[in-house]
Amino acid sequence: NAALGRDRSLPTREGLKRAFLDHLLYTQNKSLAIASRNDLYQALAHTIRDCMLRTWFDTASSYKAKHSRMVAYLSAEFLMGPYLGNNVLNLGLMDEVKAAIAELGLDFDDLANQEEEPGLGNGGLGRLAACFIDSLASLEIPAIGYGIRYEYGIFYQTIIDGWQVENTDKWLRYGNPWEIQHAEWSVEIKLGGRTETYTDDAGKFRVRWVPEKTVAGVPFDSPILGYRVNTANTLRLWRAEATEAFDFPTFNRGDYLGAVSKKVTSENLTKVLYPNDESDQGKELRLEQQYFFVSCSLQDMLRIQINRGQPVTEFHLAFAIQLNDTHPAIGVAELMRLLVDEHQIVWEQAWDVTRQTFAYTNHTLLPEALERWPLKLFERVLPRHLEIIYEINARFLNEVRIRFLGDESRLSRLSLIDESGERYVRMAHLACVGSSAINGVAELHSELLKRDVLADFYAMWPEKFTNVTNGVTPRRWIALSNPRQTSLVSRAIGNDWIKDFSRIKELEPFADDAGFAADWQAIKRDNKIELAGQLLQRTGIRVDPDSMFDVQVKRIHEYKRQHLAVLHIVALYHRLKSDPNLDVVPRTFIFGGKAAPGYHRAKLIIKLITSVGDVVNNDPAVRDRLKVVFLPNFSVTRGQRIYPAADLSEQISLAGKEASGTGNMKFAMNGALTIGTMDGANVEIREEVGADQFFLFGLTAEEVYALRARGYSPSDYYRNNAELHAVLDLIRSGFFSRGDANLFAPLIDELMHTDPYMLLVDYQSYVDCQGEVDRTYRDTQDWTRRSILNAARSGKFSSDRSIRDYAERVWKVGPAPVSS
Ligand code: 26Q
Repeated sequence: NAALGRDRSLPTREGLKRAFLDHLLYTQNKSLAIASRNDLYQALAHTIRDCMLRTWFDTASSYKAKHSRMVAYLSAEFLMGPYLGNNVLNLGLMDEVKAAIAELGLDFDDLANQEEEPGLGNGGLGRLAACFIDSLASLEIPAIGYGIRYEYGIFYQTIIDGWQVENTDKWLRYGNPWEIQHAEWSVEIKLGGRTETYTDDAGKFRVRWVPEKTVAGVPFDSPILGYRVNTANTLRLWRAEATEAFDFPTFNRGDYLGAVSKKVTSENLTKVLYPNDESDQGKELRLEQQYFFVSCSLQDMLRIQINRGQPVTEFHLAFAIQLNDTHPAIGVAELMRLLVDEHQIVWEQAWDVTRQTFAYTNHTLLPEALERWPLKLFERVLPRHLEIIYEINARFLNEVRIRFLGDESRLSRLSLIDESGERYVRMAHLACVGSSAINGVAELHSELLKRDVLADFYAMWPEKFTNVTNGVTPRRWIALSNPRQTSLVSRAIGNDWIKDFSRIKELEPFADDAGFAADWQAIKRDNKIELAGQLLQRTGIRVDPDSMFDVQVKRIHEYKRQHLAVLHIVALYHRLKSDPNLDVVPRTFIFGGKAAPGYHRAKLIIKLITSVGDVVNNDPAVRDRLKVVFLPNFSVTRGQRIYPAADLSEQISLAGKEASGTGNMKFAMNGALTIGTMDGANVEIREEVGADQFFLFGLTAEEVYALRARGYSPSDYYRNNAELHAVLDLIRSGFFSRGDANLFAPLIDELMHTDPYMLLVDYQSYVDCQGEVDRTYRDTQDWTRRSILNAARSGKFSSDRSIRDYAERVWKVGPAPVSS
């Protein structure tokens, strides 16, 4: 019935108001007079959801009818950010909705701010999945995102006495209007137990998995609407529940409560997102989570395939599965198990199907971050998968043996099992062997992967390797979060750039247009005033919107070197103390980011930032020329306010450590200039915006390797650089810690003795470069020109471009528009 639901899909302003008041009464059962802000938000969310359901339904029907090849993006994390604003934007209803809400005497932004963002990810990797899922829908590519519906997302960060304190993220507290539960598509997941062999009716030798326990996986679907198109893809997140017969033996003994407690245990599986904490590696529940969502998703895809009347041997023609890092890499073994054990496909054919289905994206060069599971633990949780991995490994190593005669050390380097000490399953190796394509996330990263971490796999299969540079969605990161810049740009070049971001380059000529530049500058100032308000409200620190906003927001990690920025701040402070009348460019240093709860060094870096801030912000000698602010609980929501207000973007990781970075792209699009190293996507950003528009410092990755090989002695730098010497001494002395000389000793001593991330090497180059930043900033017109050029030349960094790259080179899929 084509007419069905039309009135709710494309409402008029009057229709929106009526639908809103209807939901207020019939969904929340409140009147305008007594509704809480949350009631009003819920009513609006339901109103907007209704606008999307027809498109969502049509999209699913169209994919089913056309048998479209579908991308399945498997990710343990989807850091979606708030839905309401993005959905209104993609519907093309922003002006109408704002007006309708205003006519009811309410404020749209005020209601949108009520939404608790689903923080179902740690940082870059989870947010990348969210940008990709937006681009897939906007490019009208058939796709489904599969992940985990964590009941508690990434912890909520507060700062108490300068230290990070973690609180649970109860994002589902008031319900989630953006999801629909589909109990009818629940699946059963096995865990633990043992395997046994048997002979089937045809006399064939087979293996059966006898699990210790089973849990149910229940899908919760959210529509992912593309920008101004008739496509709404699905994000399907799985929740663990007790199976129907959760514990019959206990139940039958009359122990009802005992049986129910087992139910509670099953539901622990999807209770909480793990922070990316090295000390948490090897945790049993984390492995169970990974297996759980991957098995749910593969069973779901097989159900769809069988429903369409297609043979499971043609699974790879129906689905292209992308592994977002190794977190879902167990899927390689699970698809083999499903095909061989449950669908009786012969091994060789099953293996062909599997390899043609999967592709793997690597996100890290840090060896300590490569996922591996202790063999004993793996065997306890997934006994059948270990057998399958042994079989894959035996066949693979045979192939290696034939290719590289007599090269025993290569065999042990390539093996899926690490046997150098305690035995481990190497998940990156499983992903490489089971995939037809392997990619890094920026040019430099992909090169280093081939040379270093995955060199032996590159020698085996060079044709599998490719690069796909990351990107971010210009819808959320410009159109939604920076409406002032958006309307200025659209007035200048029209609004096609939102859909086709390569067209942002049409803005380039306006860099020399004095009127445009003045508007651009005024907008940046307005955005800074707005952020200043937030900073005051959340930290009590008052900052000057006319000072330079120098921003570093990202997870706190030693390799990202937030403490290098602190050394610079302390150097400036030290200079001001020696010469109070020094002519400095006023700066506001803004930091934000979470430290993994068990990563003590990272937590100490937060304490260092806040401690330096306490002294600098309150020292009358500084006369408010320097301010240091740590904004608590950095998140997608906070980012949307921060990127548009930044003048300077800090991307200062040690070269060769940051795979790509994506915050760097959000800053550039919003007109911030970057100070950065030759790391990750910084290299490509500099190439695009031009060397004059990018403040470069520090060693290159090559130089880092060479220096490490020669032997690096940080104490030389300490001894030979008077200012650095003074800065380190000042922190070490307890000056910023009320005389406590022990507090920051672990940090400073490490810098002086081992300095694994070479802060002292890059220190002078960084401080000099910051001097260059100051000189440029003093010439406001010149700065503004460079700011406009940064935005105008950021076209490459749209996730639409990344997704087109994947679609062409990895997935071999194209758009399948849904007719309206
Ligand atoms: C692993 C095992 C146990 C528990 C947690 C984890 C875990 C979880 C999340 C390990 C790593 C992550 C996240 C990694 C991440 O965000 N990497 C970033 O990915 C971005 C997108 O490609 C890049 O831009 C960043 O450079 C990279 O650091």
